[in-house]
Amino acid sequence: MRIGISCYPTVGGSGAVATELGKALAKRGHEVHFIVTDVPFRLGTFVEHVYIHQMDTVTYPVLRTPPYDFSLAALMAKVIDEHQLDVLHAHYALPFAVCAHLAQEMAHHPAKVVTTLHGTDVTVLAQDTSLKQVIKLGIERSDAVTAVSESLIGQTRELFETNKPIRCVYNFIDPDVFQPQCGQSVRKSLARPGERVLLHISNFRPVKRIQDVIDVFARVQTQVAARLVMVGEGPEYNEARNQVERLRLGDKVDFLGRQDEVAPLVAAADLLLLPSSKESFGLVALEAMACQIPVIGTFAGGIPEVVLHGQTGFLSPIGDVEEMAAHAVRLLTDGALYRRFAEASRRRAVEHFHIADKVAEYEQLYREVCSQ
Ligand code: GMT
Repeated sequence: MRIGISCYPTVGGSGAVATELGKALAKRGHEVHFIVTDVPFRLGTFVEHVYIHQMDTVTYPVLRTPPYDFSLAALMAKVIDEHQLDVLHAHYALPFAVCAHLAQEMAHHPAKVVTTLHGTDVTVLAQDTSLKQVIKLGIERSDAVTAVSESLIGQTRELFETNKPIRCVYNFIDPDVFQPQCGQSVRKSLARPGERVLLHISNFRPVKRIQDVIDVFARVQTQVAARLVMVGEGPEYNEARNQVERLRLGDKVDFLGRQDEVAPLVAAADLLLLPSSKESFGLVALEAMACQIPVIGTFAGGIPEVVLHGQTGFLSPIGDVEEMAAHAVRLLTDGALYRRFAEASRRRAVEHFHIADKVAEYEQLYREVCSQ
């Protein structure tokens, strides 16, 4: 098949999933066209059958803001026609599904639009009533819609009052990339012997509750020799650094900033902290589980569909830092429990979220929409 993919190219789960999906489809012989503002961060080196179409933004003194979305829609239409795309896969309703719909109207060749909802469009942007109608249009005009968790499907139905069929296709990992051994060399530079490593990776948005990450760690380190490794950057970054200073934890917390290749860091940790207030899936939790790293998180959104409470991690109500810290200490001080959780984590990741299975699910969906 000839498949177009549009996604946010920057660091983030949706970009990672879209890019890994595209690479995997190309390896299975499909022709994959990324239609993007920048080269996706996970693309890496040359992959046969993958083509990049990068958008030029029009700027002109009369235009106070560049007409980004129209340029993207025009590029999508051009690629649909020039490469006779069968499917255009939009990762996020806003702006990609809406642009794809415009592109369908402009193009001569009849490509189908598949939209994957990743969360922020539904759980955050749709709270703005002016955007809500646009997002709803993007969803309802798609030829097929998927969401990354059952929880997100439920929220979408409720919020948009739509009966549009939405299929759950969970996010996935490549278990050969996210595997326990890949962190061995990094571990030495993260912690001294005898110290345990707690890890947080995110874009430091308010929904990630960075303050809770640090509050949990502050409690854990009073009972277990431990370090906190913070990966990523975003709006809460400076406040996080201030909080660490205020709590006098500067010598136990490392801020590594943005990192594009996270597998070795994840595998080098002992626990992943994900205390989010909103999380449609929590890709980083799955990546940790694949590396045999249990997760301390919340019951928010789709997290319980990924992390099995009491088997591959412990989940708590949002904001309950006392309970999260107690769970972390319990796992770090009970070797047999930790090993059981670590093994169950890897098993669950490989059995339920294997890249090969999810790519096959998307392929099947593409075939279905093309035969409609
Ligand atoms: O978590 C973020 O803020 C980034 C965002 C993204 O665009 O990558 O993540 C969303 O999509 C990921 C991939 O499907 C999910 O794993 C994240 O849970 C989801 N984030 C939220 O729902 C807040």
